[in-house]
Amino acid sequence: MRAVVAECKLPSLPSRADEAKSMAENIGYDVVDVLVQRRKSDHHSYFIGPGKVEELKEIVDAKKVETVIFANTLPSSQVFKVQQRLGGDVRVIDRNLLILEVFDKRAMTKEAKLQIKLAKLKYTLSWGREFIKLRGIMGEQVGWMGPGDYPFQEYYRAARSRISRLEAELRDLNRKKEIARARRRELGFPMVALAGYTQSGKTTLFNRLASESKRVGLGPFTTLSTFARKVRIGESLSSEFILIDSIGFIEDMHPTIVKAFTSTLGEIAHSDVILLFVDASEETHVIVRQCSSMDKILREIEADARIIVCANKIDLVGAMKLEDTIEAIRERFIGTTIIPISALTAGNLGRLFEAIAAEINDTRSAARPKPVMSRGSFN
Ligand SMILES: Nc1nc2c(ncn2[C@@H]2O[C@H](COP(=O)(O)OP(=O)(O)OP(=O)(O)O)[C@@H](O)[C@H]2O)c(=O)[nH]1
Ligand SMILES: [Mg+2]
Repeated sequence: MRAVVAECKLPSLPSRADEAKSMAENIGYDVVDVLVQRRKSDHHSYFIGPGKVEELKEIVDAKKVETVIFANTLPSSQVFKVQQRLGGDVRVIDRNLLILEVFDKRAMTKEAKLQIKLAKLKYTLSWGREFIKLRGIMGEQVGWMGPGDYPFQEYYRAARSRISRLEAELRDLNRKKEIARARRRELGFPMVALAGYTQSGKTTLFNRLASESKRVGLGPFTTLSTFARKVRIGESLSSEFILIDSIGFIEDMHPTIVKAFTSTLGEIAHSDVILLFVDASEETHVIVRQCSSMDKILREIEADARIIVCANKIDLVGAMKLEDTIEAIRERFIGTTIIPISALTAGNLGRLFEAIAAEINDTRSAARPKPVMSRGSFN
């Protein structure tokens, strides 16, 4: 499917055009152009300026583009106006709907599929009346009679009842997971969860420790469902634990999407230890942003686990860059153990195992209650 990525680059936000392009290409879009406009604030009608919309229309017409992907989060009214301006059958989606399309492509389990449906419905519900006039954007009909000819209330009621049904189904699945989680706790195994930005190498470590062959490296959100395996990293009792792999983070994840994944993220929040992955080969200013974003998400899900930050992919970086990386992480995660590793080449895993065993011993020791995480300030 031919697509154009458009972005209104605002001074307060980093550009997301490259990220959107790579996500789109990853799920099969042929991105024929990228259009970025720098503005002090977004245009009230089209988000980008009217002149830029004309430019966009020319590209869309000339290159027979079917989908316009905004790298920003757009209010429904602006999506609607851009769509009207472009005319024809051109679909207009924003960054959050693109993320949900990626999720859709990757979802393997029933739970992930339900979570995505729920997120889509909730996100598009808030887009209101204009939004549902756009054809094909939801990927599925929600029970209204067709564009132009529906009572909005009817759509709204159908969508709300669908949301309630999905929530009930998810609660049911979550109860079953709770039972499994409680059983694992009864057996006395500590829980160690992998968390961190998408594509930072979590599943690569999971596969290595659990002798598994889960999918890695397919692009953003390769893993969407939670997997838990019992692993042993040494001889002592404290070297046995349940390792949990789960969904990765992305900057500025929309609250509705985070909320839909509450139960999946709960696996991270309720673990004893979190191995927080950072891709050490990313540019340092990106690492700074990612650390801030991960810190925010961990707070949102009220994670109270101990944290070990894994600066992964050290096989790709020199000593000086690694120092910069560690410094950037330390600024955000003050007082937290940071271990440089390579999940791919098994570099420095011995030190990581020691740190995990130490944290597990600590949490298990009745004499030393679990301290509150000591981290940098929240913004
Ligand atoms: N060079 C290098 N590449 C790595 C390392 N660890 C992981 N990778 C690569 O990074 C890519 C992403 O790895 P994944 O394990 O899928 O990352 P993830 O964090 O599970 O990603 P999501 O499931 O999207 O959250 C893959 O191509 C891996 O081969 C490492 O230590 N060094
Ligand atoms: Mg993964």
